Amino acid sequence: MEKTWRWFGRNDIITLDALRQIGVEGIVTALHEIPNGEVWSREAIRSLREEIEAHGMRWSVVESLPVCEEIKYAGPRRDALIANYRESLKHLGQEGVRTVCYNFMPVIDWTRTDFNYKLPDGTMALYFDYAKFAYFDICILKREGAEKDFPEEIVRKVREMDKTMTEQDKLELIDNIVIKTQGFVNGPLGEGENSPVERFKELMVPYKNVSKDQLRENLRYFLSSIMDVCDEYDINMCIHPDDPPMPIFGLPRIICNSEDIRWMLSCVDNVHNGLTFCGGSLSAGAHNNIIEMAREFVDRTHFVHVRSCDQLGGGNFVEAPHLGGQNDIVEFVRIFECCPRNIPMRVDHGKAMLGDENVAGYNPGYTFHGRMLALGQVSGIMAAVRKFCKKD
Ligand code: DNO
Repeated sequence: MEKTWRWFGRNDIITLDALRQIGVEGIVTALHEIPNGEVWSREAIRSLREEIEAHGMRWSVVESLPVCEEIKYAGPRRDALIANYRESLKHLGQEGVRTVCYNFMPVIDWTRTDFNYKLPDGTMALYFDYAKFAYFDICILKREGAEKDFPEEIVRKVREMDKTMTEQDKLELIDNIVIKTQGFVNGPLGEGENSPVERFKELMVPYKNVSKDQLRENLRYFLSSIMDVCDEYDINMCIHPDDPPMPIFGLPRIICNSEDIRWMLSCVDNVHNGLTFCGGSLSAGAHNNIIEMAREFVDRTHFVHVRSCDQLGGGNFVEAPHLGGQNDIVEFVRIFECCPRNIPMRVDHGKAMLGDENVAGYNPGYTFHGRMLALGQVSGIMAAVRKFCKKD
């Protein structure tokens, strides 16, 4: 696999020089400054690509070229927005950037409730507390019918929590779910929102009548509308799984398990329609065995995020350190490392350690020391497993 690193562009406080020094070969980034839905010009792509190349690396993956909400729910501007998307893909292809990660999660991208879950060694990891998440849905968002979506035991916990949650606790939960995890992914939510909860509610309205089947159909429509550009420029589209992989907030989610992925790959059966195999997201669902899934989907995987979670029971999970977690990460890495294609790989998030926790400029999970340690660990696994790849 190609060792890559998610870098947030020229405003990232981690420099390209530093990345080169720690063994990074390829950069994963996006034109974060361009508003969602607008065309990425060839000049802007070229300028960033040249900057990366001047530092001895290449622009390996776009994460993400965001898909607008109107494409996801099939709003009136869908075709115009797809036309822009096609144009951006063409420009990327012309500049030789040929792996494009995106997601099809309605309204909200990945979700965590806590960023500072202490591990026994004093480092910190990202965490999902199911009851806190339910608290946000039931008591803060006050979504109609939300209680029915949770087990009774969780609803009981929510009622208990309501007696002790301070205004400060609530603000922190809103900030974690709606702002900090969303601000840097170019989705519809994020920084600068005065009434994030109200905004969230508004964004959910167009999905009122969008069922799982309808969302699938909208994804199929999107993919079949861009495949000719992908064929022409040899662009690999790779969808990111839903994180956590389950429907949330009453919104449909369609990339949660093997059956979903099988459906997605077959709805447009073209090698350019592929997967970002995010071990971290998929293992956040207790129903997924990421080793079996990796074996099944390796041939259509164009980008890998390496990590496993630890399920803690009751729907809670923590992002495990990169050698740990509930899955055999060595076997996971072996499967992709033995694939004859040099698939780009980045470590999925990192712990906060050695002062990372005091740096204000990091997006949650995107620390320097934590990710550097993880990259070292994963590079070690890669070197070791290479011996076990069949040479045929
Ligand atoms: C979180 C990321 C996701 C991912 C997008 C891809 O850390 O893995 O936000 O970049 O879902 O579109």
